Amino acid sequence: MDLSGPVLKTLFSETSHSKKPFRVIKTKIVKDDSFEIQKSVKDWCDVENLDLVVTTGGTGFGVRDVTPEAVQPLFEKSCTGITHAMIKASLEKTVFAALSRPVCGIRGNTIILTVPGSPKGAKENIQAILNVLPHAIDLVR
Ligand code: MTE
Ligand code: CU1
Repeated sequence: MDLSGPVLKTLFSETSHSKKPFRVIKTKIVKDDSFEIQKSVKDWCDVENLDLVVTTGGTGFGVRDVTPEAVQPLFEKSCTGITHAMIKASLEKTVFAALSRPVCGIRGNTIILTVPGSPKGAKENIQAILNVLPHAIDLVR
């Protein structure tokens, strides 16, 4: 069951940036399958043209954790600074953050973030970069 999705939805909904509030338009549960992950991310970037796509889970060391490997090839640009900020803030919370392998990038007009699957991990990673997201989204549009 997906617990982090609803947590992130609440986080985005409660974050009222003066000008533009976040709106969560789509949510979806996808199998730990590289092809399925790529299909969904490509659809939301190329067809739906969303500002932001966030995947939760599959960033760990487990055999089924394939999200970074599935998503990275879809990037036209890598957002290493965003990834770095998420990892830095996460490591300040727990050294276990070293066990997630997030990647962030840009495809078309869409920013793609991958965060850990636990509600705590997902929330801490997004919180780390929430303030820069509106400006980042403006730049990509
Ligand atoms: N990052 C933050 N900020 N907070 C956390 O509690 N948990 C870590 C890591 N990243 C954690 C975190 C742990 S214990 C693991 S095993 C991995 O995320 C799991 O990532 P996954 O759910 O994407 O496989
Ligand atoms: Cu863990």
